[in-house]
Amino acid sequence: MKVIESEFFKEALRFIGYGCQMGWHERNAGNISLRLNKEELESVRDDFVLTDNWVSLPEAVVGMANEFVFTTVSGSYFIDMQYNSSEKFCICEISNQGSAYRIVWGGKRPTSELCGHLMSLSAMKQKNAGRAVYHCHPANIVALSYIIPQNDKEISSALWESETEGAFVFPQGVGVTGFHVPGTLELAKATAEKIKYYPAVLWSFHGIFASGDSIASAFGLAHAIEKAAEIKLKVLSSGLPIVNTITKEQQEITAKTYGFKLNEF
Ligand code: 2HA
Ligand code: ZN
Repeated sequence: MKVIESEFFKEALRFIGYGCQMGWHERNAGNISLRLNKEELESVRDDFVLTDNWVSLPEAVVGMANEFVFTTVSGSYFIDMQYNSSEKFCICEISNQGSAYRIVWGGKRPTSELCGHLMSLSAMKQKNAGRAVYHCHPANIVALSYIIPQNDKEISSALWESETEGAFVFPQGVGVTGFHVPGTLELAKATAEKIKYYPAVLWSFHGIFASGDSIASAFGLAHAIEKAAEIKLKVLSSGLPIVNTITKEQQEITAKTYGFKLNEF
């Protein structure tokens, strides 16, 4: 089958469209990745073109050796992904040492955040925690970077107390990287370190990096986080006294009701 006929391709295109409707993808903002499973890989292998154009990674990601990763192409405008789609996505094969990649299908150059995706997909694989990543630039969570101390506990608590969903959609909380220059190895490492403990990471002043079993679930997580952030920001910017909140006990009981335990940090 052709890659563009596959379910994973169609799902990526659909969810990128939803992200655009949310206003999360200005210019070339955002990137996604999916570590292909065996069935997906076998179903599209005939569409691959193999070359010897291996590109070295700045640092080997041994856990991703021999994997195939479907991702977005650097510089692609998400708002325009429907047009010439096969040049705006690509599939990277990772070498048997995890130190290089080659493109076996699609556009010329993977996302500028490739290292962050690969290192995170590796950490997720190790703990059996999904194989998809969705990165976007939603305004409300980014705005909170300025008014909530940038540590995992503070940001997680702020989101949990903002709406009832938080405590069972992301009971482990959300990790925070602090400021890093986009597309750097430093950001990649900081993210992969946090994704070991949290299903999603806030890139301070930048956006959300969410993981999941599928593009749909990673998107859903980003959506839930951003909605909680929007409520938090609305409450804070109302200027009105806060007379009620979702208490810690209520957050804990919500998580417990759904079989989870809130992270205690
Ligand atoms: O791909 O969003 O983080 C553009 C970005 C960089
Ligand atoms: Zn970004």
